Amino acid sequence: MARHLITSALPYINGIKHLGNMVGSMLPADVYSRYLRQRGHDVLYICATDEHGTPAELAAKEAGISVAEFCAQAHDAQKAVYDGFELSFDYFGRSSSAQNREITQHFARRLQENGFIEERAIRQVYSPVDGRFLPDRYVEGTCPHCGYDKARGDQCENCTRVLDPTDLIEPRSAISGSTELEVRETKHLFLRQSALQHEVEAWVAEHEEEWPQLASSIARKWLTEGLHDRAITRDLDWGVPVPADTWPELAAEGKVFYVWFDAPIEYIGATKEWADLDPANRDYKAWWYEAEDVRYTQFMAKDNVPFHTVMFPATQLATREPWKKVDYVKAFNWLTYYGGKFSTSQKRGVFTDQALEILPADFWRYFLIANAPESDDSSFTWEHFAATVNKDLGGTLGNFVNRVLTFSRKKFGDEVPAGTAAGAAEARLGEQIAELLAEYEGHMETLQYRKAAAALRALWSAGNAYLDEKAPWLEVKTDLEGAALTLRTAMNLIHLYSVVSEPFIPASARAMRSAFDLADDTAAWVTPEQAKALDAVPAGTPFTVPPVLFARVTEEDLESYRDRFGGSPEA
Ligand code: B3M
Ligand code: ZN
Repeated sequence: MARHLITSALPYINGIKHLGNMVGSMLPADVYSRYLRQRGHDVLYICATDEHGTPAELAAKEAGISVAEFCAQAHDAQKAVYDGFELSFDYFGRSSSAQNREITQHFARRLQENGFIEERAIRQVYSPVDGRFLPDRYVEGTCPHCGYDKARGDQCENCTRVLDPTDLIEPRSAISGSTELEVRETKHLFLRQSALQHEVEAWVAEHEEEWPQLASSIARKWLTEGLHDRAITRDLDWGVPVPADTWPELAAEGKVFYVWFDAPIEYIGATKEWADLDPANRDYKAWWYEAEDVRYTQFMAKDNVPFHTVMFPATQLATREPWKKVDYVKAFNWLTYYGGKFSTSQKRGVFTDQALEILPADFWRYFLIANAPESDDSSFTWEHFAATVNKDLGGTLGNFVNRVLTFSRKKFGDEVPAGTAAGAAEARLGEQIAELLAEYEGHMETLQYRKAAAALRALWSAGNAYLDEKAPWLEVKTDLEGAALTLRTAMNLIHLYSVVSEPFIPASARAMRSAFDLADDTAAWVTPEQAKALDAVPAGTPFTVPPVLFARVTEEDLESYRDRFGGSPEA
């Protein structure tokens, strides 16, 4: 048993996330957390809303409420959707918490003491019409790298390059649209990342071979381009204030830390929020400080990789304190909508709340993980979605469960029938199941989601192949005891599926498992060796037939989804 700390990139507070956000961070983290818990590990899965920064301020302004109120509502709305997806966070916090403020300020003081912070006067975009400085997304304009004309002052959504508002061509205020912008001088704190280049390089070198290529290549690219000193404060009302004990002048001017400075610290902050809730929860430091026995895995989409592999580790190193750093970075490419961008701002694609209105979470969980954009971008289309869930969930798994239980009840009543002792076909099946299960475990351990899904699907298919081979609907006519054996074996497969499918489809797994009225059904996992015997559900066990597990997505359904969401990005 090991201790596993797991975090998924913090969903930004403004707006319900789309399916692409879900598959690129929280869902795979949840599947992994569930799997590790089932294997008996001590798991802490932490996430939170990322609440500071200009987008929150802009969204609150648009909604006509205070930022604090906006964030509180938006946090609850996101949390409700994640509950609907059955994301099994140990805690889902808020980066605007008192705990995060405290730890963020502590980090900043340590960086100052260690000489990694410098106060610099910089030239910043100022809008006389708005009467304020315009940091980050308060400025929009044309990206100097790719020419995208809706680039924001902090990052270009199109080419993902990190920008400074003064880089933009033809800049305009995101508040008033004013183009009469000036550049004025103001003081900010800079993190001397350039002084940390070699340390970060050495740290990345220790890990990059183990990381997936997507994560290590992005980290490498950033290190090759060289770490630049970065402003870590902003002129905003909403954020972690610069501590007055250390920087009285900047604090008096109302400067706050930049959102990307306090957001990763919220992984620690949220752990403290969790620990503070209940004295039974261990001290947050047990997971984060001198916690060398903890294995820390992070989940994120590729645009977040530089912040997690280079910038946050640089900050952690610069504290000169033994904060737990990431061991494994699982990064994802994009999920596209018919080959185009899912876009929160342009409301294109399927949002997570809408997804749950249409179909139960398990449909989405399975489809998304089975098609996770691991080695490349992957495209969501309604046609592919319907074909996949109809075939794998409805056809392969759901149909098997329903056929076996319905038929057995009809021929043998409400208890698992005994039949003859297992024969050659069952021995072969046991071997095959054990092999596939070992494969599945291997892929889960190494976080290869598509391959894990394929192995799980193969386990489900093995049941159908066995059923076709034995054909109990014919057996009953000539060999009643043989048919009973077949059905008892198939029911044992259903129970096995309920255990091993849980990380992917928790609700359906519960429905399958509770079909059997087993006295002591507490096993969290089944090892390949145990699975081989296919005898966890003995003859005589009462069972019920659960309602259809996966309703078919029909042509009419498809038609209505395409109508509602558009069949292509152009539509
Ligand atoms: N909130 C993701 C984003 O909005 C960002 C992740 C923070 S993780 C510390 O792109
Ligand atoms: Zn660009």
